[in-house]
Amino acid sequence: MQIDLLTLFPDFFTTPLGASMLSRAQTLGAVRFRVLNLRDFCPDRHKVADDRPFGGGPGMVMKIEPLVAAIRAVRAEAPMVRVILLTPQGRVLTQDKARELAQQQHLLLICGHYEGVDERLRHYIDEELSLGDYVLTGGEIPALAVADAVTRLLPGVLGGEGATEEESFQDGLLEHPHYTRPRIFEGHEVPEVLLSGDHRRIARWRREQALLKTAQERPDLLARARLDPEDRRFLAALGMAAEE
Ligand code: 4G4
Repeated sequence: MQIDLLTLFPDFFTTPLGASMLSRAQTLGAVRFRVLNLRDFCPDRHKVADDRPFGGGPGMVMKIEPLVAAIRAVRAEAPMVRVILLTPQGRVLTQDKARELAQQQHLLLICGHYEGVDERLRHYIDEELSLGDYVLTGGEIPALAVADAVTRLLPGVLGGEGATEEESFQDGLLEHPHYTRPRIFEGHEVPEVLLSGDHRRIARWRREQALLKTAQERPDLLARARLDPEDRRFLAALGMAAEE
């Protein structure tokens, strides 16, 4: 997969893309990142990417011409590219969306700044995504979050598996708790079942912990989770029935 990031601040991505898993994914050939400087698509001598809003008001708006020139340049070389604007007005990124994007050949993630982008950009992109219901100074952090969430799902990236997603949001539940050595830390013990070697009991306990945690912390997720009859019995016994 190729992931292009279009930004006014290309340096922002140097360290994150050069570090840890994202760098490893590139070395493995699972993904290629390319940072595109929006200034390279500004036609005028002064490389102006923003302008004052029609109708007045404070702040500046990102001009449409450089953004569309950049999108056109990428679409010309890669007609299959999926063009995504990161904005608080988009649908909130979910694990399902990350899985869908991981099927794509090529993403172009557009990072906005100032008060936002000229509304007409909507005609030139495929979708808008948001990292969550809050405002940031730029789209770089959300773009990096999309790149990270997608990259770790690519075949070969997560320690070889990639496809088997044994982790948070398995079946739409929060993840079960994890423990490693020491067995006792400052009086806090590792649950006995995890030391038992009884793999069926361990699997059942982990499932129940995932159900319990989800019911307590994110009941909204439980309503949409994939639950089997045993899961439903467990929740019912706790007085935490999940809707059908
Ligand atoms: C596009 C439009 C994304 C980009 C407006 C971007 C939060 C998110 C931006 C803006 C962003 C998010 C300046 C509001 C840049 N903030 N939640 N800021 N704003 O994903």
